[in-house]
Amino acid sequence: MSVKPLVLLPDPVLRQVSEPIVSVDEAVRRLAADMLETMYDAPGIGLAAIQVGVPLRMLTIDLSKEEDEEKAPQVFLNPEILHSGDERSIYEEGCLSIPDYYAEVERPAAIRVGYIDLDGARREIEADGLLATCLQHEIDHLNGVLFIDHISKLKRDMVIRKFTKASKRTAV
Ligand code: K1U
Ligand code: ZN
Repeated sequence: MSVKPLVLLPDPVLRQVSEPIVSVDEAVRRLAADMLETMYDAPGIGLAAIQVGVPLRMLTIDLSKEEDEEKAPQVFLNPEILHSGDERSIYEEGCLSIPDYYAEVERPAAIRVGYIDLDGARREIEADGLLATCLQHEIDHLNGVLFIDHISKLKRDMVIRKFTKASKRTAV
């Protein structure tokens, strides 16, 4: 297991649409372990494979709160939103690929998600609260969508400009 470097805005890799996972093999299980380690190291509550540069439809989530609380890792392969409720909720989101920037995003408050687990079994879950927000944020990553795409163009352009300048400074 290893901590992988995170892909940061404005890297165009973040805009790629990730490919479905066709078989749950050792390489997929190794990637899941690396993603969990990277997510815990960051620290974050979620991570999509594309954020470590791998264009596969895999995401990890752990919403356990305290450091001393037992870890509750969840791995979702080929997740799909099967149903979104009508009620909406607003959450202040962050993104490990856009460090230290937070903004309120409105999304469906409750969703049903179908996915494959690490044993290759097809599963479905009903999610609300932070799990629903986090799943939607991560599934967006699999489609090349970032949470800043849900805010005003003015704010989005400002963030992109700031991170583009920072990337040019570190490239020298
Ligand atoms: O996908 C990502 O970039 C991870 C992101 C997930 C997320 C956060 C908030 C709303 C929706 C999705 C993060 O984990 S940002 C870091 C973060 O939220 C956090 C970090 C440490 C403790 C608690 C939260
Ligand atoms: Zn993110």
